[in-house]
Amino acid sequence: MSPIANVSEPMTEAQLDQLSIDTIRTLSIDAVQRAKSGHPGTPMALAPLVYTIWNRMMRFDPADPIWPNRDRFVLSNGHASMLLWSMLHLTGTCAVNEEYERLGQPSVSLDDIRRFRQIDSKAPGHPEYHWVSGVETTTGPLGQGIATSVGMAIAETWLANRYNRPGFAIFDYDIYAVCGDGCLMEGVGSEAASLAGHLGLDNLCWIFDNNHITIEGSTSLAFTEDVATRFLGYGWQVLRVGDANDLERIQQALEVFRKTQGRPTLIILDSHIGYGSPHKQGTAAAHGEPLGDEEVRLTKRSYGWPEDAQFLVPDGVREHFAAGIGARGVAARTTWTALLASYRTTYPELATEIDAMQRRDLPAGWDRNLPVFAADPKGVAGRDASGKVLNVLAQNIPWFLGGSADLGPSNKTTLTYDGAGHFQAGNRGGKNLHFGIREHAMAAIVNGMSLSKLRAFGATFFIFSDYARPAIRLSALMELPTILVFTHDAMGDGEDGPTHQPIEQLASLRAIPGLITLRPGDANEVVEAYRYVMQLRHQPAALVLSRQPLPTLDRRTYAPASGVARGAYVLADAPGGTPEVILIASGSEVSLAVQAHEQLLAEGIRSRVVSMPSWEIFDHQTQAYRESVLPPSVTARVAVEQASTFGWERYVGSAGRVIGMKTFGASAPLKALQEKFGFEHVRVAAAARELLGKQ
Ligand SMILES: Cc1ncc(C[n+]2csc(CCOP(=O)(O)OP(=O)(O)O)c2C)c(N)n1
Ligand SMILES: [Mg+2]
Repeated sequence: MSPIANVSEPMTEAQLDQLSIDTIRTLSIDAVQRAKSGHPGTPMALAPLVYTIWNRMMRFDPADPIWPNRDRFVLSNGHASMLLWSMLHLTGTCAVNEEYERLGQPSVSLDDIRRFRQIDSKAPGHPEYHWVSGVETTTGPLGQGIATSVGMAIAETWLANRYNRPGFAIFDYDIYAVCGDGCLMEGVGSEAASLAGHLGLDNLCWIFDNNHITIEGSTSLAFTEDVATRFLGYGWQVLRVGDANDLERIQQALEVFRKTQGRPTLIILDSHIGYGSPHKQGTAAAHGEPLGDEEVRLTKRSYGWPEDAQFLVPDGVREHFAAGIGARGVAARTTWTALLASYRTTYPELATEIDAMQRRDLPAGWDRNLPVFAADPKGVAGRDASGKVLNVLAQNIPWFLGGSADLGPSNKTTLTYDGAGHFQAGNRGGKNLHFGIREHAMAAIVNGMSLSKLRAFGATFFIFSDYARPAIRLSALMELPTILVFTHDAMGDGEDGPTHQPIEQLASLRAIPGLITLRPGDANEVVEAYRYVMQLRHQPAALVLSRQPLPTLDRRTYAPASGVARGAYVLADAPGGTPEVILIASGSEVSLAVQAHEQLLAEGIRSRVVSMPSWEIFDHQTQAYRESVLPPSVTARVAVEQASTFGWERYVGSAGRVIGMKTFGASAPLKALQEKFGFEHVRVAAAARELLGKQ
């Protein structure tokens, strides 16, 4: 029972705890009711948990929500977003802008909460990084938050290993992630948990809201596994708290987590969804719809809350948070800031690295020694060129690291220089990550590392980008500069057949807003692609690289590969720069287009070759530049790409031709496939002639 009615005497600590918890609950109830949509039940149940984590445990300074050594809080069951909006509001968490400046104004105002789920409100339907300060990662697609939290935990151990020195614990933060049945049912959660157990990430605590309810009803319908045993099998510590309202037990479990070394912790918390609602508690009805006016009143009555008060924050609540997380957070941050200042005098280079990383700057000389590839008709595979570049970048940029989902030797992503090392429980400084065959978790973990300001990459075969796509989509939504290295970009692994031959993957990734896809045409374009990608601060990039050697073009004859930075460029032109036909290609088809072009020139046909490694980059160039590359007057255009033809109409227009894939591939040697599907320079030249009526 909330002590709100009894205002005559000073409240006890326990009463203030309860008052604060019921404030979180009622704000959540009221916001959902006013929005006529949302999820009240889980905030009602988990208010005591989240209250305990924030007000008693977390080292988080509401005045500076991007202080690097803060504890991280991830709400993986993102539908319970009102928990987060309530906490950010009640703790007075401040907003930060894109330039990382602290603005001093609230991150989430009471008015935002009144406008929950409405346009421009800082209290949207689900937690959105980049939109609301204090949100550590975007959640809503179940499982993503917990998987991302593993990347945050990996990052913390890596940072601690590199930067901490005796007497200087610059990085020693913890990661708390709250999740529900859905997160633990999703495969990505399992993949990530398995890796976290293997890596012994003892800075990571997941709290499982064991309420036995999902949307369709009881978990007895579809989720009856023994979660505790599963996590014990992963190598986690498993704790149980049998009552979600028992703050002391919750705190005890969190303290056990803090003391535990060598393994992550799962706290299984038994709760009742919709706690306090006389008719909806413990039912799926409390999950995803407003309680209804009458039930709201009854619920408030059960809390001892004024039945008709709305969006009420009683006196004493904000002060209680200020005395808890506020005071603890500012003290921790101030101590840390002083520690960093003295660290800076002893270890100036390391301190400079930490600063640069926070702003997503690159260190001076980050691109020195990048390879330059000499003209060579036999050429170099995209993946091999990439491997060379990665090894240079990783040596130039201390906090650049990554790995593959068990395809390092094929992706050529292994960092092989002396001292690169392999990230493991016993080697937190390793720069080669081994994600295992867990593409989805890999991409989520790369997000978590990027959220921790490391520059991280993940790699696999391009076809398996599908397995990682939900997390790649979130990289783009969060505006994170993650890097995905996808090799075996098309039919280059011929004999493996259609299961391994990407068709629609390029179109699918190109459709993700904000994601930069790059399919370089030769080794020097690979170098330039990385040069472009490394300078991105707020956009993820997917590099799509060939398995097989591609001729290294002679850049004395053809335009320099630096044109990659404009997305598409005129590689070879008609005499006088007045083409009658334009051949557009990416990746392995660039050399086909060049061959066709030479043939057409010999026949007196004025063709131009446009290398187009990236639609997205090209689309962001000025209209003048775009029209200089693709003059509107030249409507005879042939695009050639070993992938779905989907979308190429926009560049070839209604009068153009696309040589691409309309079916799946086949199992055969590459040459046979090229012949079968029309990827031959004679076919490209023939299409050009046909368009010009010159057969
Ligand atoms: C990947 C994904 N699939 C489906 C959904 C839709 N969805 C949102 S909440 C939910 C049920 C979640 O159950 P649980 O995690 O137990 O949450 P609780 O209702 O207990 O809060 C579902 C299916 C989603 N958000 N993400
Ligand atoms: Mg549930």
